[in-house]
Amino acid sequence: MGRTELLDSQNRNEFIRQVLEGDFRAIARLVTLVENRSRAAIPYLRELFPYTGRCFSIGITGAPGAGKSTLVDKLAESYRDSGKKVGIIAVDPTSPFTGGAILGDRIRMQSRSVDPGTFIRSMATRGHIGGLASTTADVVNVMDAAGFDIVLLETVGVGQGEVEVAKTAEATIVLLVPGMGDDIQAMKAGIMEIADIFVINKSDHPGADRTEAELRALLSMNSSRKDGWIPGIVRTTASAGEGIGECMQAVEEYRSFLSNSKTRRDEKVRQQKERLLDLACMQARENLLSDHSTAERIQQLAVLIADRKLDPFTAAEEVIKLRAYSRPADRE
Ligand SMILES: Nc1nc2c(ncn2[C@@H]2O[C@H](COP(=O)(O)OP(=O)(O)OP(=O)(O)O)[C@@H](O)[C@H]2O)c(=O)[nH]1
Ligand SMILES: [Mg+2]
Repeated sequence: MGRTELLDSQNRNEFIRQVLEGDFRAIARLVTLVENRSRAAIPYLRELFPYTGRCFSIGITGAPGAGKSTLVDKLAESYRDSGKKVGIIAVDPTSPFTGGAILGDRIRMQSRSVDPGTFIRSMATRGHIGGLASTTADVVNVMDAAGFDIVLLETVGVGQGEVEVAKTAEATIVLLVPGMGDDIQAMKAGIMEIADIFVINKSDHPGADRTEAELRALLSMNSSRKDGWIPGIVRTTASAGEGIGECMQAVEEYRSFLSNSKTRRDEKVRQQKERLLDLACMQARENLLSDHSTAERIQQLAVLIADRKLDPFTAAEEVIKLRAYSRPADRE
């Protein structure tokens, strides 16, 4: 991606224009920069930000093999049919590096019915999960600015990482399958809480009634959500394209609920505060390490601490007073 980093301002404007016009190649290049957490992405993200806030992102999560990709595929098709521009991002927080490629192949296979007008991208963990969540949010922003109406975000698995990533979407669908039985009870509380819509997929399998009854029982036992939303429950047979309309309807209902929710706004502000602090810490760290003499001083301090000649708290105080701490690195 060296070429993008070297763009002069005229070419930069041209590049921004291409992204805004929805040029797939330009989007893909920028997404790669974002994914690599390159500083070079920052000026672009900054310029694109005013064009964001229009698209609706939908996270789809659930156990491996539950049918997430199949559902995403069918939803994408239906949204396309209704004239929407759709992007798909598959995020795999469980497998670093190689996972992304495998996931990419899988989603491509699943998405054969999707027309070439749908932008598809897979991402894997690079570094810590928190980073992945904010990278995902940035990628959604790029697609938002590029004019996508709907971004479908598939996350693999049901761990904390998936919860963090799923939370970056406006609406979250949690996929269940019949016969999970005790699994529903044992399901991590986190995943239950983030579900705005439950989809019981593979409803062609026996036990869908029972799964739905168990889910309803569990939902009624748990105290209601802070925002007062009662998660919808939809049954689908994604492989046969059944229940897709109902699923979209449930998303639409939640979407109109969101537009009037004060709790939702508070949650967004809380989320942005976390991100802002993360971003500021990351920037400070980069500023420190990109300055040669500062980096050397930090190394010295680390040696002193290791040799127990200095306590880490005093050292940290010195570090945040270093000039490079708040000085932006020259390179972009
Ligand atoms: N019988 C039945 N099979 C389904 C249904 N939906 C998906 N499948 C099948 O289930 C298998 C897994 O589907 P995927 O869409 O790849 O599931 P996934 O949740 O994306 O899987 P991972 O990404 O590996 O976690 C595939 O063979 C699908 O064809 C359904 O409603 N009924
Ligand atoms: Mg999948």
